[in-house]
Amino acid sequence: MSIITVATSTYDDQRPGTSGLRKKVVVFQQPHYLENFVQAIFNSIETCQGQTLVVGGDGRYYNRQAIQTIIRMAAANGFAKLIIGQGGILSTPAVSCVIRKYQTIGGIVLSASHNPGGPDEDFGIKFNGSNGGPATEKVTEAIFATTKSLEHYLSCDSADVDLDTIGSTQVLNTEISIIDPVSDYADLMEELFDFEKMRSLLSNRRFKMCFDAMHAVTGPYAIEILEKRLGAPEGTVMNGVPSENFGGGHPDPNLVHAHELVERMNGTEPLAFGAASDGDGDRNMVLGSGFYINPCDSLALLLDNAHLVPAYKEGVAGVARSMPTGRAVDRVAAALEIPCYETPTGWKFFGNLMDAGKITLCGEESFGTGSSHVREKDGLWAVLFWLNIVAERNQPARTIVREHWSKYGRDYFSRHDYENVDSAKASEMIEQLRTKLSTMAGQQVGDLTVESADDYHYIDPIDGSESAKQGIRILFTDGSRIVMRLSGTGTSGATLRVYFDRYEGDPFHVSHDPQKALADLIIAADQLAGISAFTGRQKPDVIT
Ligand code: VG1
Ligand code: CO
Repeated sequence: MSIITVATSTYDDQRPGTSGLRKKVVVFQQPHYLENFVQAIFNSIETCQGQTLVVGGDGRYYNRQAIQTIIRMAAANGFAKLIIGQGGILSTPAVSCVIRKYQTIGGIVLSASHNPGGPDEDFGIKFNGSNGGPATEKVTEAIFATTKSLEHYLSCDSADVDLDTIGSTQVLNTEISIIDPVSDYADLMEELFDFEKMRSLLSNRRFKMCFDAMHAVTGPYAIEILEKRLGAPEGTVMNGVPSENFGGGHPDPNLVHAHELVERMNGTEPLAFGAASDGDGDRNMVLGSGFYINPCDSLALLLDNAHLVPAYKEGVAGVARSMPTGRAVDRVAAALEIPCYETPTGWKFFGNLMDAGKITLCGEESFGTGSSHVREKDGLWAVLFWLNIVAERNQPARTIVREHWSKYGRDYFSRHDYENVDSAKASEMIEQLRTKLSTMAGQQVGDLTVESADDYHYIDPIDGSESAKQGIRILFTDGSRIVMRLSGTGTSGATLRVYFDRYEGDPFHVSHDPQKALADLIIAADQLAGISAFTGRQKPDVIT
């Protein structure tokens, strides 16, 4: 076995987006494409010599091949040890947990999250640092800069490693340790929540719940935790075996893609509680009987009930939400007199705040909720948090949400996605909207009056780093808001995201359909930005 220096030529499209580099599998299969990016990651680490790296993915097509490539390259680059999940499996929050537990230099996550998998679908790769969180923009920009000047990478001529057998082997001087992907994470969950209380809830045959793993990575985690450790009946976890193409579906936990679950939550004998997670296990959707819980409400509610959960009973230092996320959590933070931070979209912006001890809980409207127990959003953690609250309060999820609305009022929220739009047209639309922002204040749109408009510019309160152009915000005099931005995770064309939110304080008026409660804002967005004219679409592809 020897180290090989491979000459390579560069690609110009390797800038990581909101969450790592995501492309079609065929793009990753181009000669040296994956290798270049991996070498750029390794070059961003001060020294690979003697370090330990965690590697795992959501099990999608190309996961195993990519891991073999990474093993050869990591050995040639001098890592002392690789910790790899059995079968190449590690959920995104589990990678974060393992990095922190074994104090490694970082980890590589192979996932394109909720995007479909398969030979013609998506793949992705992301680097997380020693805090367990996604690399900051400074690091991802350095990685991108390296990909544009790379001349060679290091690899070796070793045979493939058996990824399915737990234990250790050696490649060059690197120890390859294959670990159980579930146990460290499950142990951490057991430390955070009241498993005894939850066990009596889940083993009560009158409480019927279902967790939809969507043929993705959370299957083994949910089976171990919900069925084995918490005593829920076998079959509580549906679609629990990870498959390379996620059973042919989108592993995206929303009302459209988790329709099988949604059907069980409605109908004549609806279940009491339902939940789903995405491809890599960091997102969550939570449902009560015939009742959808918006992720923005969910974050607010977790904060308001955090004292019921052992890990958070001493209090929460502060909270954060991404800018487009609805402002329900702000009201709870104000009531609790704790700080509430606003960050750009993407989990990498929460890391500094958590490391500095400023926040304990945080979340995004895109079905992402998490806490400082790891540095990623965490799907199953959110589901367990909910179950812990339901067990403590002994009330249905729907009642808990309704009581929350009567206490705080309701923040209506909705996101409209226009997918696979012509990229040039989408950019043109955003550009022309930008030119209008400085003169928009005072403008009337229907019955609404614009109070202010800007392009969100973030200054990190911990390290002072700046991130410009993070989303256009249009605020109205009645306090309601429209946000528009282009997605940074798609792999074909552009995806336009339009976010709407409005506060309704009167508890007697809080049971509308959000689409109705936000109808005038939805019309205003089109009038202000020309969405239908630029995109040629009359309605969004996905509404959440
Ligand atoms: C989307 C979401 C964002 C989330 C990101 C990664 O990004 O809007 O809130 O952090 O996905 O989540 P974008 O740029 O497409 O809007 V995941 O579960 O896809 O890693
Ligand atoms: Co995800």
